[in-house]
Amino acid sequence: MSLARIKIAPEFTDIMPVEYNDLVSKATYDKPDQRGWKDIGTRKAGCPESMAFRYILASLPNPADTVMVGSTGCTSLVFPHVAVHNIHSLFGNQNAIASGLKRALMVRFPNVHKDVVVLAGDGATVDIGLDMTLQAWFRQEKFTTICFDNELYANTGGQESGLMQKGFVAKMAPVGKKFEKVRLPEIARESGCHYVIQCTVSKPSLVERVIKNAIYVAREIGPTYIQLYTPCILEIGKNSMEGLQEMRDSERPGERFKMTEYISEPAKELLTEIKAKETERKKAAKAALVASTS
Ligand SMILES: Cc1ncc(C[n+]2csc(CCOP(=O)(O)OP(=O)(O)O)c2C)c(N)n1
Ligand code: SF4
Ligand SMILES: [Mg+2]
Repeated sequence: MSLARIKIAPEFTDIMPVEYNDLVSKATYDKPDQRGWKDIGTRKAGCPESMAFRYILASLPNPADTVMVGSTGCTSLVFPHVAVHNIHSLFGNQNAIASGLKRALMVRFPNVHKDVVVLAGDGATVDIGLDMTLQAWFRQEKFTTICFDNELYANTGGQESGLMQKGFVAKMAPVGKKFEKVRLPEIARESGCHYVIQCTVSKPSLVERVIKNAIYVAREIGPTYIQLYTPCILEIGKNSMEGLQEMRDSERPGERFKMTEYISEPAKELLTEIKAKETERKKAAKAALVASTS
């Protein structure tokens, strides 16, 4: 997808909503250096999955050269509304599809970074798709897996998932979860991921940083995994304004979504290099601005 696809024919410009014209003229779609969560304004009330989705889209370094692979679930409903390439895979197959896609893109476009990003719920990533998830990591496939962890199958009404917390009773799991939440971030590290983050989406700047890092590491080194707590407010009985507080409460020290981070040695070197280049770029841009105004 390129910016050209969303441009309006000049004859229709005056009848399109002002927001659409703004999108075309001001969007950072093809400006990797300027992309970030500030693009989309402040936080919104509602399902945290939708907040997370917006932050992720705003953080993709190069959306025109990105393909997102999804799976059935609340996450998948958004894709038809956004201008990013998307493959909707059979439930649980997302990491297998992404593996083939990434390999094909590397052969077809050897000189361009084509980023593949999987975005799926915890049911798709950990339960039904666990084999595909792990095998992609074992094979060191070069793409990022993002799991929207709402600790159950939300889209089908609230069944138990492996990432559900112990003791939780969901609408369609009345007995209560009998064992602890599966520690997928630890399994990801042990399965060969080079950058593994668990956090909530309460801080958009943090989400931006980890998404960008995960994509950069996946491009150059190998698989990366991000697990984001996106509580299903319907299931935990909160209203649309309470999702943010729920995430803040769950990320406190000792709580189950305290931020955790693992970065392999090669990934650390790469990220240090990227940070140094970014500092240089900002310094040069500032110097150019000063020169142009003096
Ligand atoms: C092969 C297959 N099995 C089962 C389903 C039914 N199904 C649709 S969504 C879903 C659960 C989604 O849960 P999760 O991945 O956690 O996403 P969420 O809706 O919670 O964001 C299931 C089991 C399906 N669509 N396809
Ligand atoms: S069911 Fe839950 S996770 Fe799905 S959109 Fe509604 S609040 Fe969000
Ligand atoms: Mg879920």
